[in-house]
Amino acid sequence: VLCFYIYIYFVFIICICVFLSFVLVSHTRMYPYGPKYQDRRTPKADDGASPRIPIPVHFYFYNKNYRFLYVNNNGVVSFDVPVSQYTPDSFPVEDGRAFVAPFWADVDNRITGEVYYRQSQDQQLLQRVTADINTYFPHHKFAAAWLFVATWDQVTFYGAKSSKVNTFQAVLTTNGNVSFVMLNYLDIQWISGAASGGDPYNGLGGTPAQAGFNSGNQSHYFNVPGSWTTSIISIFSTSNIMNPGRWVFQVNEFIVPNGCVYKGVLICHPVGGCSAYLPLQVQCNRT
Ligand SMILES: [Ca+2]
Repeated sequence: VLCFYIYIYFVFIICICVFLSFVLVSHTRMYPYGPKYQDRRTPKADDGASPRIPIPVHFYFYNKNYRFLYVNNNGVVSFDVPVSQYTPDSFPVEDGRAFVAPFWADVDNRITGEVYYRQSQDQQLLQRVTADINTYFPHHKFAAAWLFVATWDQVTFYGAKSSKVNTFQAVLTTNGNVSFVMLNYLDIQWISGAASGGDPYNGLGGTPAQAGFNSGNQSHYFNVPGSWTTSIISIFSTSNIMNPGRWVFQVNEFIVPNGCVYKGVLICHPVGGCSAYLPLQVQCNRT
């Protein structure tokens, strides 16, 4: 009997450690955000956006140079023009809009949640993003000169009659020539707003969220696997850089790491945690 209780005790301790390590890993996936970091907030408006944000560097996105950004409440960072559309399209979008969509869906920050953003040339942050990019793209010897962090913090959806919220982030960085976009997912609980056919009680169904990027032309775009399907609810467990919950792309021209896109599967054991990560190649859609 004593051995049984000792066994239960150790299993309990291991479970606690696994849980805490998950929480820690999930939170360190996100770049720092919020009022503590002097982030600005977008207005509380269903389909609203930040003011036009001038940036002090050249941000090349598919061979075009941009100097202005918008952070749009509905899960999009756009170039030159805001995006108020609340039901997402699958990429490519045909009207020439260029934008990055960490999670394009009908966010409603009037109900709950904040949309934060800031640009930074803080040395500590630049070192962090430089280290991350050089880990994923070692041949570049990249040195970040600027970064932009947009974070949707515990946002709910239009028409919500539930407490479901999503937290995700887009990080843009450049050295003025080569540019990258990193998408970080902390917690995804809903995928569609009520005006997009979603269920107001659970945020599921209807037209699900779209993730990826759209260059504004018909040949350069990327749909994160699962986009526009119910599978997008699991985006926090997929990756193209073997790091579940993070997707990273070089975007000054069309390049996807390793030439292909992977959907990741985290292998978890009842005791001992989630130690193995198995990449499954699902598509190679380079153009
Ligand atoms: Ca909205």
